[in-house]
Amino acid sequence: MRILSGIQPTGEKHLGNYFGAIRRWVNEQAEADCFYPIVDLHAITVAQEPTELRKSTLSLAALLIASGIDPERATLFVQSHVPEHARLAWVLECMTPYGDLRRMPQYREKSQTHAAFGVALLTYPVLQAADILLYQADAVPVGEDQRQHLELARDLAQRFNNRFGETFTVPRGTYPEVGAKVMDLQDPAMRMSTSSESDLGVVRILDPPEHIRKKIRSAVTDSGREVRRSPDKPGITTLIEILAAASGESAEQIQERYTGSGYGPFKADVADAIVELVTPIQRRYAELRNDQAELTRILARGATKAHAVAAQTLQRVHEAIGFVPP
Ligand code: ATP
Ligand code: LTN
Repeated sequence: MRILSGIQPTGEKHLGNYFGAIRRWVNEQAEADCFYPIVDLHAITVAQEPTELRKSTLSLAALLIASGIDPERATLFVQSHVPEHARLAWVLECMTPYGDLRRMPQYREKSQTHAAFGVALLTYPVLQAADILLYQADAVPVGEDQRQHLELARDLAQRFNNRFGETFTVPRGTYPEVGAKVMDLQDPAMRMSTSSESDLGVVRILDPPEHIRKKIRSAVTDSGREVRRSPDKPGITTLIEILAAASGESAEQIQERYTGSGYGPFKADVADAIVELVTPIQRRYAELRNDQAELTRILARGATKAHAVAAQTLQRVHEAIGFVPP
């Protein structure tokens, strides 16, 4: 079983990233052959400050390891270190209908909110398909927001295989039962996101405990007292889901426990559960973050392992489409 999933070295990672992706990547390591690229090529589809990008790439590697990714088991690497990603993306771009890309939700959103953007914001999902198909991944653990991108990756694999013969494994996206779409605490109609407008709405894995408590206390709720999941209680629903994801309890158990107790004690417990979850990660992160040499070594080893697999696939692709070997 081969697993692949990527994460962008932008901003500070939050609970949505943790429940939707990172925690599941850690669990997959025991069973599967896992590849986890830090996708810096994707990050530059919107403007990035070079010093910041360099720093974020290494600190994200530290955060992933602190969260439990074991570089001895999983292949943790930087996407730009393996040139086959961009090379396969080009081939796939040649068989991707323009209309399919224009409809992708992330393009529609980000092309509205970023003043100047390059064409790569449009072709972004094709590069993502290349990430996945290069490693012949069977499964791709992601959050709900990536569903359309995963469909495109499947379409491209099938289209290529039909036209040029069996070359790619057709991947499937996998989504968690709880935490597939963690919502913003200030605007529960929006996904919790690195690029959110309000810092208060986003709980970051590295937020100090006091910030976490403040964010949960200030989370918008309705004026009632009932701790219950319901479409007319989006704020409380979000907090119940966060607590369920953090504690492993079911939403029903949580609802039952807070019957009649009001929002105060419930919010305090949500904050405690998050603090308990992130404290060990923060401790390990603080130890790892300053050992740049070790992080660089880990990423170099990962790139060598990734390259060996990616080069084989790209060679098959080039043969299949009729390129003369070099
Ligand atoms: P942005 O928030 O700026 O759009 P991002 O957080 O989506 O960026 P990444 O950091 O690359 O981008 O995402 C890594 C993983 O986290 C992806 O699998 C994505 O689906 C997942 N993810 C992101 N936000 C959430 C969320 N609110 N709930 C669940 N999963 C999420
Ligand atoms: N598009 C994803 C990040 C990403 C990814 C991937 C996820 C890039 N390549 C390959 C899974 C598989 C995002 O924005 N979260």
